[in-house]
Amino acid sequence: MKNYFATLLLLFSALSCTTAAASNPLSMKDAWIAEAPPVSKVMVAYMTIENKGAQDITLIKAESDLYSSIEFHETRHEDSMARMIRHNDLVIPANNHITLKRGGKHMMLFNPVKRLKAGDTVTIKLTINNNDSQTFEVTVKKPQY
Ligand SMILES: [Cu+2]
Repeated sequence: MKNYFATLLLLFSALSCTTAAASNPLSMKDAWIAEAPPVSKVMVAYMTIENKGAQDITLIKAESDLYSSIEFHETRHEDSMARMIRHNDLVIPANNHITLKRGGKHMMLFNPVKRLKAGDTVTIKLTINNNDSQTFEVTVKKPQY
């Protein structure tokens, strides 16, 4: 009987773990990576990230097997000069979204491991402040300027 309860307890904790991992509060839409010239060591990703949860979520890390690193950036315009600043994290307010777009916040992807062309898919893993992570597929597209 004791073993039975132990098994049940184990099963229950395994189940609750699964439930926690399955609750994905973030969704991504209109996500794309701008195709860059072959020599380019950096690429840029744009997207809208939505937080359907009741609590603010902070993105603390973005990573992909296809890049050496990914940083959160923001383009700021000062005295008609555009410069990029780096953010350590990005907050997505509860029941709200943030839009990463040209001239504003974006993800900077460094050192692609191979030439990535329009139509290719990149898997980006986002880690949030409670160390949960979600992965998203982002398609490379030709930028329309
Ligand atoms: Cu940047």
